[in-house]
Amino acid sequence: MKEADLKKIRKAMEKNLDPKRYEHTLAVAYTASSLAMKYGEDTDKAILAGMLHDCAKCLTNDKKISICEKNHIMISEAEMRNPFLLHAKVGSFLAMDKYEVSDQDVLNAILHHTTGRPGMSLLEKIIYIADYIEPGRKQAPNLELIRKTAFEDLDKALLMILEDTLAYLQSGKNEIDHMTQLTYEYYKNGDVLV
Ligand code: DGI
Ligand code: FE
Ligand code: FE
Repeated sequence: MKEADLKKIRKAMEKNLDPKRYEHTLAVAYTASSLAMKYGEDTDKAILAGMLHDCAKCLTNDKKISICEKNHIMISEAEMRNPFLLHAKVGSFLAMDKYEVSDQDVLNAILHHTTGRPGMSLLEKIIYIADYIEPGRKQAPNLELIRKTAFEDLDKALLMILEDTLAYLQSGKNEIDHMTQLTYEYYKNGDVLV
């Protein structure tokens, strides 16, 4: 990743995201980079994935759906009912198609950043966790403990986030995507079952 490319991507995010989302994006990129330093992941990849993870967040639902239809990207029934979930899939597609990212691990980190998935790579976990703990986040419960845990035991932090996310979704009568549930069960069982 050349520095000039990253700068171009940062400028594109500033232009395409609303100011709050842009600030969140920078915070995720640098939080991910800190976790990468701690766990021995490539910091450039962490920054790139963090910078692009919400690149489709500010598109309208119609736009996200039309990008999927045009590019033969499958939309699940849960995504049809909750189109905001599509920002991960569409974001990963745009990262490849528009921002010319070819690293599959970076594309996967963007693709799985909302629901997670069983058997996540180190980079995928880093982005998933950075998205939740970045310093601008204020709402979630246990944030202080999860932030500390993230720098001590990555898988433990991942499970804490999955647990709290499921509890939050259940309390608000939100539809739980199959993948969110599967990811929780996979990590609850200690990374042994698929
Ligand atoms: O895009 P961000 O807000 O930065 O973060 P994100 O992409 O992780 O999305 C967070 C939201 O997604 C959060 O409110 C929980 C929600 N979410 C995660 N898994 C599911 C879900 N929402 C529904 N309805 N179903 C899920 O399975
Ligand atoms: Fe997101
Ligand atoms: Fe995010």
